[in-house]
Amino acid sequence: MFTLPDLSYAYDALEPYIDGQTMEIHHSKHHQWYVDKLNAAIKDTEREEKPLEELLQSLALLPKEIKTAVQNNGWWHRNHSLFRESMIPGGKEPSENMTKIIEENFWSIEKCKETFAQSAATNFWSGRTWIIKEHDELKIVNTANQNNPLMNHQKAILGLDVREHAYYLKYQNRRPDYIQNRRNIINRDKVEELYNK
Ligand code: MN3
Repeated sequence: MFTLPDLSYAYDALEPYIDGQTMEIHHSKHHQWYVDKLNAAIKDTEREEKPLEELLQSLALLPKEIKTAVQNNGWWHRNHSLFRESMIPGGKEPSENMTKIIEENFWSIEKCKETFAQSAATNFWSGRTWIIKEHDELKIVNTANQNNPLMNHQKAILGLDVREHAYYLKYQNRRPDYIQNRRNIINRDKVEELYNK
């Protein structure tokens, strides 16, 4: 059985960039829903005790009746956990080492931000925009719905939820403002940790 992970900060701790009500609904309703649906799908099966990573890597072996539910809700669960861990009140600057890596891949930090923002603003899916690592190279990609770059053997080091429930209460149609403001609360230690993992 899976449980909803606690937030390491208060719902309103990311204000004014992401409002407390959005964080609370996103975590306690949306994320909880994915966890509940995932648990319902694996209930009374031998998969109940498996770690999430293992479950997601063995989707092909799942019985047809539960495969779609496990795939969708499992990835949604994982992506939402990652999304929250990648943010921290007050934000964190990238280390010297990580700055160098970003500059090598995107020319400059500004260019990386610009490319990411443009990609996220034009992501027409209810999905995510990511910085991924593939063969030591960093790239920015968009995915749809519950998808995660790992499905294409790409490792996500930073993700942004661009589904409307992630920002609509505060930003409505102004998604570019949400994208820009989120920069102030990125936990760049987490990004580096994922890069090195
Ligand atoms: Mn979401």
